[in-house]
Amino acid sequence: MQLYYSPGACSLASHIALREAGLPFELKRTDVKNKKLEDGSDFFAVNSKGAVPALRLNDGQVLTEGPAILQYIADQKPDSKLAPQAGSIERYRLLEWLNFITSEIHKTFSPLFNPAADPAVKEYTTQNLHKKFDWLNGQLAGKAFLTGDTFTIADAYLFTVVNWSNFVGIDLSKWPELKAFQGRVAARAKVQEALDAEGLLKKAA
Ligand SMILES: N[C@@H](CCC(=O)N[C@@H](CS)C(=O)NCC(=O)O)C(=O)O
Repeated sequence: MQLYYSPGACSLASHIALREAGLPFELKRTDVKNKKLEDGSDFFAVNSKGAVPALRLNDGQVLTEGPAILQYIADQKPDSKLAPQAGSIERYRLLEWLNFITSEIHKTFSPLFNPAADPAVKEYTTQNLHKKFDWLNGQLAGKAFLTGDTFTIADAYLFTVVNWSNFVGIDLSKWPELKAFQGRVAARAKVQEALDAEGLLKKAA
């Protein structure tokens, strides 16, 4: 498999999942701004949406959309417990988390990375994220990971997007449970490997 990624982007979650699952894969660094791969070829030829992550499967197909990729990876290695069995109520709880992270956290960050965004939009966005983090902080109280004691793909995804707080001036000290969660995930050996491979170790939470 080949993972098309950009350092520190949402593709980091898929990268972490691949390492946690112990699957063989190759990293393909992608310039998402200019839509080019390192050899100068056109990234739109890989993903016509122009976004990472994209995962080229062993049969040559390309799978896109982080939550779909994450589940594909987890389902290749059920023993890794990165996702509960499909069809179980626990799996739907995981989907609940993946959907929350993708729609309420991931995309909410976008204006903070846009230099052209109006300061009022950035302020609204920051306050909105604060509210989501207030709720997340309560959800994480007394739990090691989002669904309990077991690390799942939802944790890889939440860690990845909350880590962006470090780059947009949001101080996580206000949310001690969330901050401790970030530290717990960052300390995992496979997460360290992924951060290192993306050149992010010094910038990580
Ligand atoms: N809906 C997609 C969104 C992916 C996404 O937003 N990727 C960002 C990086 S975090 C990206 O590649 N942005 C460049 C672009 O869309 O032009 C998913 O969940 O995978």
